[in-house]
Amino acid sequence: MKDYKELRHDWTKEELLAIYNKPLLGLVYEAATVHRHWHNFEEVQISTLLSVKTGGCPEDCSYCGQAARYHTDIKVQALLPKETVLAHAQKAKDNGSTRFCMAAAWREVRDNRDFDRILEMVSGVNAMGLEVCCTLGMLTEDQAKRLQEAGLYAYNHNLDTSEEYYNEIISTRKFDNRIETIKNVRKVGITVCSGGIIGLGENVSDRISMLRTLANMETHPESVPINALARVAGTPLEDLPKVDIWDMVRMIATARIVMPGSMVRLSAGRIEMTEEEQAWCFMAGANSIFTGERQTLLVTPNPGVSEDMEMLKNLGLRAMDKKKEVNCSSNG
Ligand code: SAM
Ligand code: DTB
Ligand code: SF4
Repeated sequence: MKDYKELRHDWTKEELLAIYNKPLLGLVYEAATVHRHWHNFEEVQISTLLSVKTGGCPEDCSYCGQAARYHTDIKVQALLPKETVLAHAQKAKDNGSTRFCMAAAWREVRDNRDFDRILEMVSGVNAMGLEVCCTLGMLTEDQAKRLQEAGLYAYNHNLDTSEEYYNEIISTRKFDNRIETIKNVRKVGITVCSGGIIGLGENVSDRISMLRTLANMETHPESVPINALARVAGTPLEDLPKVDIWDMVRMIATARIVMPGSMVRLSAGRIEMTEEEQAWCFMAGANSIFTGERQTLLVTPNPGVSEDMEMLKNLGLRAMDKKKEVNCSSNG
């Protein structure tokens, strides 16, 4: 094992591939060692996700049930009123969440009244003492600045897949657009939450390439969500096979080893995992989940908060207090 006490930003594809392909138990042991050095391994960050604007999206992301062009069962919902969102945030806080993430099925933010309402939601949730996160599509630097001034703590903008495979999955924007938004978020001092999805038909080289882009950023994303494709009927990817648990474990372990200071979030896909399978993901270095009383992610099912608290108890884990993120730009 190379020195796992250092943050590196110069990973090669070969190095990443060698990590990803290690014999499984050795890989998990290594990732668990790194995890224990950088974090309190008994703590899991609980984030609550709320879809504040659902469906009707003009983009063609082939995994997504919210793209207007696919015939899915998802009901379009215009931007929720601020009061409704704040009531959800209060419940999330009461349930032990420390982070509240608001998601909108938008291609990009526009400077209009909806954005003004989002800004009000951000300051309202921030005033409750929760870490506020948003995922709203592409942002300009000016929009990022306005979000930061309203109290936004983190912005989620996933790479989704590798640069090489990107055009197979999405045609209405480019990989570089994603990078540009992430840079805008960084420039204004909002923390970055960026990861991707596995199970889109990509190969191992694509997974490695995506992780390499994240791990070689000047500052690692403070949060790295790893999603397994949630297969939504009516989308082009609905018939792809379920992601293998060991692929998920390898992905999480590799992310943990190469971005040791980051929170690695076990995101979509938990509904199809047993408690034992999720335990492997925590052992491999995952230390954050999405949960909530609504038992959904955005439009697909997710375990509920009481079920998750029971799982944490069974595994000897507990909900993390706020702001445990470590500095991802310098050596620890
Ligand atoms: N519309 C904005 C965007 O795409 O950036 C924000 C919301 S979007 C739903 C947030 C992220 O959720 C996507 O970037 C993607 O990585 C993930 N996601 C969406 N649909 C998914 C699915 N069916 N399975 C797994 N992850 C998914
Ligand atoms: C992320 O990486 N995963 C979350 C969040 N960021 C916004 C979304 C997952 C969506 C899963 C499918 C759905 O319910 O739409
Ligand atoms: Fe729209 Fe985001 Fe879904 Fe893509 S992932 S279709 S941008 S909501």
